[in-house]
Amino acid sequence: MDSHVVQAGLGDLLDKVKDGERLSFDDGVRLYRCPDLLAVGYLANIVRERLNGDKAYFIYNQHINYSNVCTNLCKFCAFGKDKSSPLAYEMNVDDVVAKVRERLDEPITEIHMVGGIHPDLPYSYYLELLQGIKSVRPTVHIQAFTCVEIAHLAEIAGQSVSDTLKDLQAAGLGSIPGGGAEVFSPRIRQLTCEKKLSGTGWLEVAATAHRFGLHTNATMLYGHIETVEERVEHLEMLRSTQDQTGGFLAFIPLAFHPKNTEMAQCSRTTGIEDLKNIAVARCYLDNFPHIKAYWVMIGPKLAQVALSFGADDMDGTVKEEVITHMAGADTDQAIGSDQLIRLIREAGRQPVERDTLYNVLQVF
Ligand code: V47
Repeated sequence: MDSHVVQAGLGDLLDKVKDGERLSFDDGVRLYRCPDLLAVGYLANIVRERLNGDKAYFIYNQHINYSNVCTNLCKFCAFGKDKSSPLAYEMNVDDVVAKVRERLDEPITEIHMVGGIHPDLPYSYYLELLQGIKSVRPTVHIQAFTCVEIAHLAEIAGQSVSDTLKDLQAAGLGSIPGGGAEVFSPRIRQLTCEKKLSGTGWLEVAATAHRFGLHTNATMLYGHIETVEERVEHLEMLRSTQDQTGGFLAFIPLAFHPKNTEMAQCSRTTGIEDLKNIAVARCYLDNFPHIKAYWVMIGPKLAQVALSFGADDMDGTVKEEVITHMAGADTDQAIGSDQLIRLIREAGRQPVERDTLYNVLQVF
């Protein structure tokens, strides 16, 4: 395979990857532009196995989207709705608690909870959501509120992001998911989500959380109007923030689903693009411990293949995914742990059930 990589014109990058040398911006662009997916995947697999061996992680989790009401109304999003829309909904604290109670008999260790930027839910609501979940499932880890939501909560509370994080943590917040990052480029934000927190604002909230001791994830929404350079710039900004704080756990490339969005003219991503994004991210983000292949967005079969192209995590059982399904995802809304274990085993990896912070719970 080494000679294959050399023939693909990536011999110098093979040396760099083997020596654990950091890739430059131009190297990242070259990887994206290289038409030889196997060569790029081979490099990513070297990094993947160096960091995570043969392990492939999954988690028992439950997704809850407390409300789709949103003032940002990003053009790529089919989930967020104006408050006046007949499709708008918001759950009260009891509704959310009931969702958690419904699944108390399942071995769920994480609740992943995000929503839109709601114009008038009070600050106390968000604290009560966390407290409510903890009251029925005290040991569950709540990974909730994107950096965009956290910035909004700080604003409505009229206080700093750190003071807000302190309140949220006291109410039960365990960590912060990676959503809302989109593509950091101001050009892309201007064209697709002009009302949203800026890329630098997103990174500042993440860095504040890290300094405060809270881990976060990071995402990139790819496959719409962004350029390859804008993708690498996004990865570069994440890598340099991680150099400073070390608080990111996982990076999750998110494949754009155009249906029911204002960007419905875009085509869905292809398998090659999906694997390429995972592989380049694995090579470039040398300081991120984990890369997730989110099966909801790329399908369980491709996520399985991604375990040999840089990914070491398949996310989890999920249950009731809404954001991608509103935008036309044709995957199931949940997957069984037995199915995840089978997919991982068949990929020649070792299935490991983890908790949110990647502590090993069970090895299969
Ligand atoms: O923030 C919105 C994206 C995100 C679309 O942290 C879309 O472990 C595709 O962040 N097509 C929410 N994507 C999902 C998310 C996530 C998922 C799984 C695990 C983790 C984690 C995070 O989905 C949003 C936005 O970036 N999104 N619309 C769309 N049409």
